[in-house]
Amino acid sequence: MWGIIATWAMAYDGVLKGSKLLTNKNSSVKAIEETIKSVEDEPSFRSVGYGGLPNEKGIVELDSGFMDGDKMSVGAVGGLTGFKNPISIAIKLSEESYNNFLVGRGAEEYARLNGFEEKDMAAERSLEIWREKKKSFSEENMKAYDGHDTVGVVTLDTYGKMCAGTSTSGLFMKREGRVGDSPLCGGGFYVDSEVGGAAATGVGEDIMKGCLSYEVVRLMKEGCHPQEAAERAVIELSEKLKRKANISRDISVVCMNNNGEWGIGTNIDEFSFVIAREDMDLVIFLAKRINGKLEYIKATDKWLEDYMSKEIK
Ligand code: SD4
Repeated sequence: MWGIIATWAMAYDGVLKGSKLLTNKNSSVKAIEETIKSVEDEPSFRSVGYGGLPNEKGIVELDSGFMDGDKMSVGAVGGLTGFKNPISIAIKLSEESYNNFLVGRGAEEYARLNGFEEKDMAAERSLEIWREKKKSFSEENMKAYDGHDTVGVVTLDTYGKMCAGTSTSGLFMKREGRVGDSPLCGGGFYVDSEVGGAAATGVGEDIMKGCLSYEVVRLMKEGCHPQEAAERAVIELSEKLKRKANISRDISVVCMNNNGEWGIGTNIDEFSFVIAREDMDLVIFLAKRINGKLEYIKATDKWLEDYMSKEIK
């Protein structure tokens, strides 16, 4: 059984590519890399890769993380500028014995030495949005900018190998050097092929407090169905933050176990995700809380059209 699950509808084309690779018995690593690269390369998505939204100084700083659930190897980059595909660099870093998580200049030097493609990742449209927002923005009202989302993916291949990965430009107007949960193993992503994997999106400052992706995998290991694991982990973290810090911001997570069973958790009104499995065609679902219960609704063409026009605007 192969399977793939990803955060946000923007991952649709990527998941399509990934699922074709998995159907053709390619590895989880290849599938996750191509899935995430596809989102990174698409300029209309303003929160990942090329065209990602800049930090407060107008620079696009990218974060990405990768984990191989067979080897328990991890690679990650933080605050990376000027390279086309952060996920490929994270995967390469996971093959090193030391220095698996590199940031800023060190990450860029590593990428250059290893021949990764360089590219100015700031698209004109994202700089325009940045200029508009800069005028009204102050730290007091800092919140995850609408539509600012991380691509987080979990893959299971026909050999039973699982991987998890993320890629993001992080929070819009973040401070220079700010790194969120996305490249943090255990926070933004985690996978163990003996159990399953998870990947998160939302406000990194909150997600990392709950080591959210690890917590989801831990609950699956204890026997929870992925849906219960994801929902419990998000709700418990969110409730705890409300109780102890008086505020809980956007948190969502997708997960899959090594049987291809999947689940999601979210504390926002509508969270979209993409799923494909050997026995199930690719679907974009919207998770909505209806009368306190999380329900999945298939995204309609009209919904998708609106979503895309919002992204491209
Ligand atoms: C971060 N988790 O840098 C990322 C941003 C994100 O939906 O996923 N936003 O905190």
